[in-house]
Parts: sequence; structure tokens; C-alpha cells
Amino acid sequence: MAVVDLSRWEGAPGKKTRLYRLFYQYGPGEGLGMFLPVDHGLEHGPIDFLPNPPSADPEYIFRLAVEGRYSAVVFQYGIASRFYAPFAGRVPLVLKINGKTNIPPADEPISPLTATVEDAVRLGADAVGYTLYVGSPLQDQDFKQFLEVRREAERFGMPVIVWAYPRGRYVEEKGGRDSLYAIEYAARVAAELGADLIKVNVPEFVPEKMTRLPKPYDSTVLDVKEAIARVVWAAAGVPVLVSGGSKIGDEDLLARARASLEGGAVGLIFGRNIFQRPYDEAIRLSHRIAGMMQAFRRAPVKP
Ligand code: FBP
Repeated sequence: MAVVDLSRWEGAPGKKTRLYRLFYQYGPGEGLGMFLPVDHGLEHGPIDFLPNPPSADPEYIFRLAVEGRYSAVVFQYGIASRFYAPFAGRVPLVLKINGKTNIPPADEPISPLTATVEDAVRLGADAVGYTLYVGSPLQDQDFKQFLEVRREAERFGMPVIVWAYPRGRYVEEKGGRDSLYAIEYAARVAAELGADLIKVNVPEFVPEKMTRLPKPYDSTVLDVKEAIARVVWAAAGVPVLVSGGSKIGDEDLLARARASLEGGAVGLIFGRNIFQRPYDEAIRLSHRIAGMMQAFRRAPVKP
């Protein structure tokens, strides 16, 4: 079992303090995290709020994060700067500092900066989130942009969570954004570039796309636990968080959460799967996931 272990921390105390708040003081604790990302208004548009219209209201999301006992809520600058103050201290904030819409074609993506690490410090955030589009034709620009963010984050003692997202036309030519090959590669790139935490989607194994994958990925099929274990291995010790993706049923989501933790993820970062459910259902499910994590925490640690 994997946790964010701060016992032998040798980096800046600022980063440690913030990671401690995220992984020990709030949420499930003891090194595990449960995050609620709601940057969908920018990334996908209000369409993502239509299944549960009250979720378009940031105050609603903050209440959900507090009552659902989340480790942190993730927002873009405009929302955080206007709505966080009444909730500051009750639930940590991760400030997403880049983003884009999904209106232009997806073949050359890059996610420009929307805020700075200094903004995150002023808002009281405990981490920043950065989307890195690995394999995009514009990845050179992305790497340079990330370098500046990483430097600023070091200067301010701010942890950086990298959304390690393989995207763009070349990724599609080589088997698609959700293949094990692409996700493992993106996780490794995030580790190579200096991420403190890496957020990934669960790899999928779609037979029609697998013929485009390099060997031995073209013939590798794994279950969720095994696939996450591979991504964790590729991340070289940088803790991994697993995304939820589009909405699925309660039991399927719980199974995905459990398999992710068994595979070595240190936490979950489920957006649509939580906020697209009615409030009471979302709270119940969040508590069930947290309960599952508690039990998990007490499971014997495998070597
Ligand atoms: P979900 O759990 O809803 O998938 O949210 C995770 C997330 O990374 C969001 O932070 C982001 O808005 C969205 O997914 C981006 O997804 P995509 O790249 O598939 O458009």
C-alpha cells in the first residue's frame, strides 16, 4: 500500500507543511488523499453541470467538499478568489493554474497559464495543479511553461500536482490517450520534469486501438489494479492520484477506487462522478469512499 510519507522529508518545510495538511490533517488522512476537482466550467463548459444544475454554484461545491470531508477542492483562480474566503481553513484549496476550453480541435493542445504560484500563496492554497499535455505537438512550449511554474513553486514551497495527460494527434496515432503506453509515459514525464504528485486517468485496453501501440503494449491487457500498479511504477516514487472520468455507477466507482489504491495510488481525484450526483447522494458516496479508504489504511502493507 502506498501513502504520502513525510517522515523522511528532506525538501522545503513549506512544501511539507502543505502536503501534511492535504494528506494528514484533512480528508481520509494518514498519507491518503481525496480531492474534488471542479475546473470543468473551463475545460468542458457548463454542459458538465447540467446533470445536477446546483453544482454550477461554487458555494455548493465548497459545502460539498466540507461536508464530504475532502482533502481539498480544486478550482481555477476566478472562482477561488471570489468564493474561497468563507471556507478558508475549513477545507484546503488546490489552485489550478492553467487551463483551456475544449472548443478548438484536440490535435495540438496546450494549456496556458491562468494564474501564478504567488496567487496560490495569497489565496492560501496548499498546492497548485498544472495540466501537462505529454506528446502534444506543442509540448516544447508546455515544458518551458512548466519549468517556470516548477521554479516558482520551489521558491514558495508550494507542491505541484501535474495532471499528466497524453494528448494530441500523435498520441492518437500511437494508440490513443487512454492506453497504458500513453498514460505510463505521461506519468514518467511528469516525474522527470519535477512533479510532486501526479494525476492520471485509468488506462483502458481497447482492442481496435491496440494494434497501433508499440510492442509489448500492443499485446498487454491488465485489470485496473495491475494497470495502476504499472503507472505507479513508471512514476518512480512520485505519488499518484487517480481520476474519475465521466459518471459511472456507485459500485463501479467504488471498485475503481479500491483497485486504484490496491495498485498503489495514494488518493483519488473524482470530479464529475461526485458533483453530477444530487447533493445527498454525493455526500453518501464520498463518505463510503472515505470509509473504504479507512479500512484500506489498516490493511497489512504488502512488501
Ligand atoms: P473528472 O473526475 O470529472 O474526470 O475530472 C478530472 C479532470 O482532470 C478535471 O480536472 C478536468 O476538468 C477534466 O478532468 C479534464 O478532462 P479531459 O482532459 O478528458 O477533458
